[in-house]
Amino acid sequence: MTRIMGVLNVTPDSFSDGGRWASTDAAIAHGLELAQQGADIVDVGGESTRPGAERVPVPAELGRVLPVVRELAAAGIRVSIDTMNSETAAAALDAGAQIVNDVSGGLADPAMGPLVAERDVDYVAMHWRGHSRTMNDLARYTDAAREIREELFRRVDELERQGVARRRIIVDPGLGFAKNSEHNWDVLRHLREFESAGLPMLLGASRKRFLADLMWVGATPQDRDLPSAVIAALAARDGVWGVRVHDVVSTRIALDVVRSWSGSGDDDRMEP
Ligand code: PMM
Repeated sequence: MTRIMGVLNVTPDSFSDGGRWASTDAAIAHGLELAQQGADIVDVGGESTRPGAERVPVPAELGRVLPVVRELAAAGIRVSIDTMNSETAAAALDAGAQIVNDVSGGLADPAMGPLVAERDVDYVAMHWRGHSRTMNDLARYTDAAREIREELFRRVDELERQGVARRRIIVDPGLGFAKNSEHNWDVLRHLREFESAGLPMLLGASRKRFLADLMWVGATPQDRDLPSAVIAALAARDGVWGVRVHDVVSTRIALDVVRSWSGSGDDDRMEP
């Protein structure tokens, strides 16, 4: 069954929920709420990756995420740490995180691959071309889905060369990262091809900008939860391992519809 990864951005400036969970207490309370609503994983991040965002120094990132990771892990929640920094990943693993979610797929910090190899933990490798400040300029493709897939699987090969076990790698096409709306839709259209290598896949469409094109003028990021849930359902039918979402409630309902529709409860294509 497709897993739900609930987004917990402990940042003042995230793309769609910036500032809402910036205090430690509010973040912990929201993380517990996400789990209670049915998130299988809570993804804790302390650095915004919205287009144009500036980097956050590692000590500030650590200060934001560690108390939250520690508390949620102690409550028995499966926590992933959303970071490009190996130092933050290592500290979060020590604090009880079980998955490293790296939007740069190991490109931002050359020490990330070796760390994940040494700790032997699950690792989300996302397709990425460069930091947020410049990524919109890097959204140039002639055959988007194919090029993104090839670049992503070259990363997987490199990570394996660095000692990361293949069974630990979860791939993510990185919707919105160095991709415009048309590139995102092209990826979604070709989702199954990303799974042809047999690796589990995570998809993060939730509340992203490209969904605004489908909405009415003045719609808020929260209004994008409906198209986000529809995408989660379609992606589940396409066999994705997990979806990274802000609104767990609507996603849970969407995935329950898929499960009921498929009849058996579980569609075996959904298993990694
Ligand atoms: N998107 C964002 C942050 N982290 N991680 C993965 N694996 N995949 C994504 O698509 C992804 C991510 C940016 O979205 P947010 O600012 O709304 O959290």
